[in-house]
Amino acid sequence: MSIISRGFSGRRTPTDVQLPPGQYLTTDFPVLSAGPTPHVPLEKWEFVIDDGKNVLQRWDWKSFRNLPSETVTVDLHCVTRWSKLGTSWEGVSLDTLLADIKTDASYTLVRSYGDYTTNVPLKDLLNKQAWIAFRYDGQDLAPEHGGPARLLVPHLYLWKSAKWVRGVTLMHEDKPGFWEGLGYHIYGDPWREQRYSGDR
Ligand SMILES: Nc1nc2c(c(=O)[nH]1)N[C@H]1C(S)=C(S)[C@@H](COP(=O)(O)O)O[C@H]1N2
Ligand SMILES: [Mo]
Repeated sequence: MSIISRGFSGRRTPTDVQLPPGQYLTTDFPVLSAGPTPHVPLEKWEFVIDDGKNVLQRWDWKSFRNLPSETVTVDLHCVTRWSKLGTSWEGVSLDTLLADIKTDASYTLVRSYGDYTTNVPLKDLLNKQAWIAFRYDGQDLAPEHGGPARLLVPHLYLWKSAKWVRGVTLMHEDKPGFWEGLGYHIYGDPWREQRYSGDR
């Protein structure tokens, strides 16, 4: 074999990769946070699923980490136009977390420590489309990227992947979260370029 660098032979390159419209590739991992990084000690951490009235399920860190987890490799698309491909995460799927819950709700509001929220239709959290991730690239998730744990819902713009996640509220009607209430799209599909509320 001749001298072909691995970068040319083995990996997707910017020219042959399909990016959502208006996105560019980046290889670093920018930090985007609307406020300060909340620091939640693991002894105090909990993840709660509720229906707006009652707690349906609650995990502390230990019981959460005893749930079966998965390693996934996904592409990230931020509404500020950077995309990062082939990122590797470990997390618990929302399928696992929602498995014992009977509900006729269609929407959710994902809630974070530090009061960030984002709305995601319930069906978008199911069928191996979303995880509560606690490891990135083989390491415990860094606080600035949402550690101890964040939502990872990579088929939507990255603002939906709530960092420092603390729970999910099941809802019968859709309700905007933090960025959605400030003019970002209620759903946020990067392939349909649903950046702002006026975009279809
Ligand atoms: N709790 C919380 N989650 C958040 C945010 C935030 O400000 N607070 N920013 C969102 C936005 S706009 C983006 S692009 C991603 C950025 O994730 P990163 O900082 O790990 O790149 O987190 C999302 N999740
Ligand atoms: Mo973002």
